[in-house]
Amino acid sequence: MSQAVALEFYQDLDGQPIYNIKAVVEATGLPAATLRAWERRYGALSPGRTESGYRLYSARDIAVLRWLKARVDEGMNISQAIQLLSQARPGERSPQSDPRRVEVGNGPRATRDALLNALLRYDESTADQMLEEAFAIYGLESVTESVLAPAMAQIGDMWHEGRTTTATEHFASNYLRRKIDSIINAAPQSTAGPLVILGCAPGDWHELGLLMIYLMLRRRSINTIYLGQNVPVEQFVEEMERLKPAMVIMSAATAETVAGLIAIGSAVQAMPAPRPLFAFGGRIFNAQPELKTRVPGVFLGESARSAVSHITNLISEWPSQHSGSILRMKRSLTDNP
Ligand code: B12
Repeated sequence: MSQAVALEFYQDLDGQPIYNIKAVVEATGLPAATLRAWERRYGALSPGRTESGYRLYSARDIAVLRWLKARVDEGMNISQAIQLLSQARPGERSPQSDPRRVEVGNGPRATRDALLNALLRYDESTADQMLEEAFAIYGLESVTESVLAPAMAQIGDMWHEGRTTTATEHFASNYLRRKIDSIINAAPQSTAGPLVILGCAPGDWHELGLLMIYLMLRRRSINTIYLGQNVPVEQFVEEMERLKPAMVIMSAATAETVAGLIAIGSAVQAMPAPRPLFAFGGRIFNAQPELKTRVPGVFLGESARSAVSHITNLISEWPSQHSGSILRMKRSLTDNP
């Protein structure tokens, strides 16, 4: 097989890191972005660094990159090529033999399962490393949506079904919630532009869907305030009159908490113009779509992503001194009676 050729030369090549990235781009024909992606996503190489942090590659690294490029040019995908590399370099540990990389490289679902297993063992350091890898491969929002939130829901289900102890559930849920908070906190709060206020319906403690919306809006520099779980009806209107939001978004996850959401929506609709646009969503409206017609507001869709694109569209058309005309127009187009 062709990799045996690379193996012979590999043993004789110098392992000293002396070539900068420009030299390696020229030597291999691979763009710098690909070199960095192969390193970050697949751990193809671990180049040295100069004192100022620039990557330095060895002749061995260049041989490995040429070998990988040849496999990719032959039609192999890069993760298969990297797995084969361990056979081409016996005695060297392939980065793909690290179980954390294998799981994360197998997609968000495999990452979520592996992450849950680590959390059920209270193994925080493996969980941290998996997430760091997953963020680099899939991005912060996809990991939040496809790994962190479903992992939290799964832990909740396991607890409901008695498949995990309360202590384990608390540990795992707190760990995942801390991760989501750290992503939220990394996006500075914007205070410019129309204000969007988000909160869970009175009596509702299910906040994950709304938290994802908050996270995505904050990362898009939208002026937001997150009120959290179980927002009380009392003094809500007074607070809105003081804050003057352009939009109030409320979520409900259970049939029992829809009444509170309707109460807040009705109170907002009764505010004098220019009043905020009331919008809503949540698990129960997906499970029982007929409930949507009872809410005096704009339904934002079945997922956090659909809500965010809906909200950003509404916000982008918001006049700086809003006169209420857009509000009226949107209401006539999308509001329930
Ligand atoms: C985690 C969880 C909890 C946690 C919530 C922690 C937290 N910080 O959020 C805790 C332990 C507090 C909890 C409590 C209870 N829970 Co609970 N819980 C769950 C569980 C396991 C996961 C929910 C979740 O977070 N899913 C992940 C998120 C991302 O999914 P999602 O909410 O569906 O969101 C998606 C969409 O709905 C949408 N979306 C969500 N929010 C919004 C908002 C807007 C504006 C828009 C547009 C879209 C949108 O976008 C998301 C996808 O992108 C579910 C079962 C399940 N597997 O769903 C039960 C579940 C929701 N809970 C349930 C119940 C009954 C309760 C309790 C009453 C249990 C009890 N006896 O004490 C209590 C109290 C509930 C209350 N009053 O609020 C029931 C609800 C049944 C019903 N009536 O419809 C469920 C379905 C469990 C079950 N199978 O019976 N729960």
